[in-house]
Amino acid sequence: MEQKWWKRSVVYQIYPRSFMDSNGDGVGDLNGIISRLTYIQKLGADIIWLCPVYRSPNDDNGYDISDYRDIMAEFGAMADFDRLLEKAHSLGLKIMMDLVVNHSSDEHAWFVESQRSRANPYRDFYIWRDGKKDGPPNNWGASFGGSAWAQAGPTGQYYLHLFSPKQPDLNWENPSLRQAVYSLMHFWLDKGVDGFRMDVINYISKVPGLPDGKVRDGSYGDFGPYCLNGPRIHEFLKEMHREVLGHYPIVTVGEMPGVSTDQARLYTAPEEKELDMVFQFEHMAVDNDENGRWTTNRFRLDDLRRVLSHWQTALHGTGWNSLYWNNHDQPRVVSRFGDDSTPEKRAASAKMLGTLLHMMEGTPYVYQGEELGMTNIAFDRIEDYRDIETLNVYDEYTRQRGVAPQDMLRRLHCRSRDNARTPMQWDDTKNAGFTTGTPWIGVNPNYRQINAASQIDDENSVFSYYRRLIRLRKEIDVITEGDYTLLLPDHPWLFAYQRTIPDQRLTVLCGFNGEEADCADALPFCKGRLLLSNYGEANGTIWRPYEARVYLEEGDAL
Ligand code: ISL
Ligand code: CA
Repeated sequence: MEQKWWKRSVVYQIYPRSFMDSNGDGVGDLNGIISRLTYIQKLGADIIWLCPVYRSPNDDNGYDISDYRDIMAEFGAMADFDRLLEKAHSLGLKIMMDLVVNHSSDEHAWFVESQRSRANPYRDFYIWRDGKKDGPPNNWGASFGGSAWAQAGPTGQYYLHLFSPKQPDLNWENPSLRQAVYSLMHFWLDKGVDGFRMDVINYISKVPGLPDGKVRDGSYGDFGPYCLNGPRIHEFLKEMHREVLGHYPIVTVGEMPGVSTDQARLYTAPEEKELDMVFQFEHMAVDNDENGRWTTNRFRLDDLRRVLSHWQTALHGTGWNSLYWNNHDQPRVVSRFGDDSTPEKRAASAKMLGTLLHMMEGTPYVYQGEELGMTNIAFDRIEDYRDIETLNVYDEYTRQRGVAPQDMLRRLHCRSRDNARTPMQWDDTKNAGFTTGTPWIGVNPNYRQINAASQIDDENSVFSYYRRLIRLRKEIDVITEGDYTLLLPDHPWLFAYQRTIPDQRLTVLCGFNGEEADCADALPFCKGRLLLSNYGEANGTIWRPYEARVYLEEGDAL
């Protein structure tokens, strides 16, 4: 079987607002991205995932789109986009667009029309229902707080919004809406973009009747069972493939909260003709506790190892997964699963985490700044945060749940989405070289120590190590499709596994231990050529803080 190109690719994710500002207004933009394309090329990634750049009122930083065929004014114009695409292609970089079609902005012309009257031709582009007595049609709570229903227009009816009230859900039951979406997808693909990352795409089919959800805490019900992986999801994706995706040599990624490995196989098995890979979240929940995400709780290695290993074995040979530690919704991995307490531990643990992920099966993603070991931000005032989810949850927890403001700020320091959204740290000049103006969100003060300029030519830097990780995927076959065996499954701090094809065996040994220790357990596995390590030469069974080693055995002897 011919191997798909995106199985050997590495994705670099750009959050345009925070990547590079070219005109001093404090907001990253397309010309800024163009000026940094050679940096991504140097790193060796080959696909850029561009977070939304379409016209948007920015209630949720572009995940609320008011015109799918235009560019956000702050980011530039369509001519800038065309130049970005052309320049990227000339450097051998592909561009994957973010497709946000579970919902639009309430300022989209479709919604402006839709809310006018029940008879409006766009009425059924959205999900309108009569309220019950004096309240909304059902008890669902929205992801960003409050009810999932709001009223608009003169009819008295409610519309569904699983995210903010400015993000009304599109009605995929309506064939005209589906055709309108396919049409805008053609628009971008005909321009020559190389694929789509599809935002919460497993939310688009809702259970008819929209039944009340189970109430966990507080007053709202859980929409999950009625909206995630709903009854017509596979039908819709197959139709999308037939009408659009199958006609282009592209890559498609389904962002899918709450997807099981069985479902992921159905979404990504090539013979199903739906999507190329899933982007799932199970490993992003290992540090949750009984209160969910808003906690300072640390993860347990056992949980991380179990979840990652399960996805490795369950999809092998049948489906395809995205490998990531970070995105624009997640805290920084070095602060979360690594150790940012000293410069040495930060660099070592960033490299160790990179090793663990990049040697697995799947398509790896690097989120801007991860390749530098960028860390979480600790703003000490809620006013410094910008993210709608963060601001809403702070409000809810401090006002309704009785959590003290200082306590809540500590939780945000661990988990807020803004941890990923502080400006990219390019150099040690003012504002980390991101902008000559006032940045839209504060720069992490550690930019003087952590920045690209100081790392690019330093062969011991996190950046240089990520370059090596990315290059290995291009060079060593077993990394792409070797099968996966977990080693030492109960080890207290070593996460070890092997990947195997008939004539290559790769052994990956990653220490989640901040102290030096003797690790005799690893001895039987330290065999073959030491391909990569974050400490240079190995020192027998002595494991230095956050040491990672990758060994390769080759040939008929296996
Ligand atoms: O942010 C989260 C915490 O992990 C998720 O619950 C997130 O809301 C979910 O993964 C969906 O995310 C996507 O759709 C949202 C948008 O706010 C996110 O930025 C986007 O990645 C609504 O479009
Ligand atoms: Ca700008």
